[in-house]
Amino acid sequence: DAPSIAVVGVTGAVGQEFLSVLSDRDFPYSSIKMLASKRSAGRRLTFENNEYVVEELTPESFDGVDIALFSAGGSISKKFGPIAVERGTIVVDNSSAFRMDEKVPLVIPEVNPEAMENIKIGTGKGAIIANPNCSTIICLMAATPLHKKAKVVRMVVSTYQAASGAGAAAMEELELQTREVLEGRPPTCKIFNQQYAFNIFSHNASVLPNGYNEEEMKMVKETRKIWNDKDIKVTATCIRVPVMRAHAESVNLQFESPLDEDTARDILKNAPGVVVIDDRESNHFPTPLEVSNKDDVAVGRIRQDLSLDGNQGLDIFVCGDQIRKGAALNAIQIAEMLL
Ligand code: 11C
Repeated sequence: DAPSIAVVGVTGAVGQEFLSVLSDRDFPYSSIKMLASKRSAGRRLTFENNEYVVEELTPESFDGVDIALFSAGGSISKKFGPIAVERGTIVVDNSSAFRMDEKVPLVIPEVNPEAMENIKIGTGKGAIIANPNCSTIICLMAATPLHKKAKVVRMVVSTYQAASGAGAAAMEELELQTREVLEGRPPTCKIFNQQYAFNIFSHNASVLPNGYNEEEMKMVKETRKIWNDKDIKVTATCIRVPVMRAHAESVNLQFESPLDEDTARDILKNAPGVVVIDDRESNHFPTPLEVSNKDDVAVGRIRQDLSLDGNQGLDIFVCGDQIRKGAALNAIQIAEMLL
């Protein structure tokens, strides 16, 4: 039988994308509940030609729900995730609340599907499966096929992250500020505490005592967990750029075994969910605009790292739609694996 599903945080940017991905992929369901905070309850929305009323999220919301897709922020996940599990629901959680919990699998379906093999639908037993951070997903979609071939020992990442990573309100702020600046008016800064349009700045996540921000530490810790390798050396610098909805990342990889760029390009061409855009002649490489609203992560600038001898390193440039593969699509692929 098709599962009953619930979307928690349905009015947000990722919540809305959950609906379009469910529809695009013909995800089977017997019923679907649209859940959000009290503020959004009562709103009407149309999905696959049916009209739904957004319901306020309560513990009872999960009665009879097989799969719940959560994207309503960490505190909602912390509060309602365990409640849903108690009621037998399998939660696919897009927040950071449970990612580093040892009992919770952290899954990119193309990378580590085995991590969730013990979780089964229809047993009446609830569970939480965590969706990694978008920057981690986009990076590992490209780095993992190369890691499987030559074993990455060190990875250095610099990100160029879009507005969507900070939610729908940040996307609106970017649009509004762009108009304001072009019209010579002072930019309205509500989501970010500094001008975003025509500017770049260090990621808005809190800066920790070690000087890294939380976004950077997510890349470090989540990579170790997903690759099941506590020794993998990862360092990251995460930056917000005035782009609407797709993240870009420069990734430097150092390998245990040599890997030449032609082999790497072939591996990436055959990797599921990855497309190679690597045209040196026309200087055409991945861009956030080209991957926006697309499922695949694009990789280009594939070249040998000149600073390392013996083909021991590669530089690549990766772009992926933050709301899609970075969030909603990955979560729904996880849900598909449960079916
Ligand atoms: C961004 N990655 O682009 C983010 C925010 O842990 O899911 C999402 C935070 C998370 O800003």
